[in-house]
Amino acid sequence: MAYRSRGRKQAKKGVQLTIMVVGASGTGRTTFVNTLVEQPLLTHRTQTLLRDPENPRSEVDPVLAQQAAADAHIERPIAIKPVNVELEEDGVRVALTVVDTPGFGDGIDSEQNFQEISSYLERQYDDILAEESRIKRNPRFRDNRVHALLYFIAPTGHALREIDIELMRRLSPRVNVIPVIGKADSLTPQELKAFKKRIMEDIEYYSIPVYNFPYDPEEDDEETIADNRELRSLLPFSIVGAEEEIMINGEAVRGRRYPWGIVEVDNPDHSDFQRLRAAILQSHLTDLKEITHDFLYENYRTEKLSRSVGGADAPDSSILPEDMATQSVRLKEEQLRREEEKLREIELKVQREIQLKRQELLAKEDSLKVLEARLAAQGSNHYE
Ligand SMILES: Nc1nc2c(ncn2[C@@H]2O[C@H](COP(=O)(O)OP(=O)(O)O)[C@@H](O)[C@H]2O)c(=O)[nH]1
Ligand SMILES: [Mg+2]
Repeated sequence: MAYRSRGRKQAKKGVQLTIMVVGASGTGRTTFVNTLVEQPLLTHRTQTLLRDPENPRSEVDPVLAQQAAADAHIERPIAIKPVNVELEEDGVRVALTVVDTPGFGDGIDSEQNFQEISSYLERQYDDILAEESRIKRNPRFRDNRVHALLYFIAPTGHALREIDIELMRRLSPRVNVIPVIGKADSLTPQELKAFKKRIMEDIEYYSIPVYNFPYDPEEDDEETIADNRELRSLLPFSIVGAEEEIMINGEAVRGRRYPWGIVEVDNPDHSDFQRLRAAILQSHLTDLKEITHDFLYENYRTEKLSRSVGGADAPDSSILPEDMATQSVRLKEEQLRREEEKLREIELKVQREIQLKRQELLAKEDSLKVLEARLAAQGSNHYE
């Protein structure tokens, strides 16, 4: 695969990747992360509330449980905090950072959530921007930019909610948004298929530029094109997470047990978990990072700079969902066009001023002529 061309160099040094998980409470974000990294990296909210925080595997503490019940109505403070974990993927060391975000409720205070998340994303860009403009680089500087945001859609089976559309729409210009359906086993395969279709129609209708495994039919090789096309066809990925293993015929598999059978996490017929995992952590890791740096960050930087130079007329931050690779070219063209426009405006203004001055001169000339004529008339009167 084209994306693995840098494999050898990566193997020696290792690579870093940051992902963020966003979605409504209870859509399975925490479970997904722990399934992804194959260890209990994040604790569930109920775990931290009901158990000794130092020992998440301890028994539920009745005093803490009572306290949690009494506090349930209190709005919990929003805390976005990154957690690091080391993985090895295909012989490559991956230093993965996971940024969990507080789940939002029923859209009561979603604006605060948007703000919180988008300012987190922008803050990471600002840090790089500041670092890039230093004369002497800080050797301990950490690049915390988020390379992919997994947006968890609740398995309602209906359509996207307004809050889903709004959030993906607003965050897409800042980060690679990958839509996923959490707890996909809540729907039947037929329901899931119809739900996926409806979601993609909405995403298209609202022109939300989600990460769609971009490829160039002219430039990319056939295998890359086929891979990307297949991954794109899976959007939004259906996710099943499970932190426990189940024995099937003496073999331990990760899955969820139901009266009618077992849903296996790693079975591609049951969920898209494995394919999403391989895409993020292996095949598309480099692509996600490149788009973040070359396009999303570059876009932010240009906006920020033109905002500080040009004042009010900052460029629109919404992006059309076309091929990402052509976007930075478009951006430069747009910038050139704007500069040309400014020059043209100055030219017109100067021309207008010249015109005005000329008219003033002509008017003065006219009045001089009148004066002359009058003087001449007076003179002739005088000497007549
Ligand atoms: N059916 C099903 N339930 C899940 C899945 N993932 C998590 N859950 C359950 O859904 C509840 C909320 O999960 P959690 O990961 O804490 O959600 P979060 O609030 O988004 O972090 C828990 O009871 C999980 O056991 C899944 O893939 N399928
Ligand atoms: Mg959680």
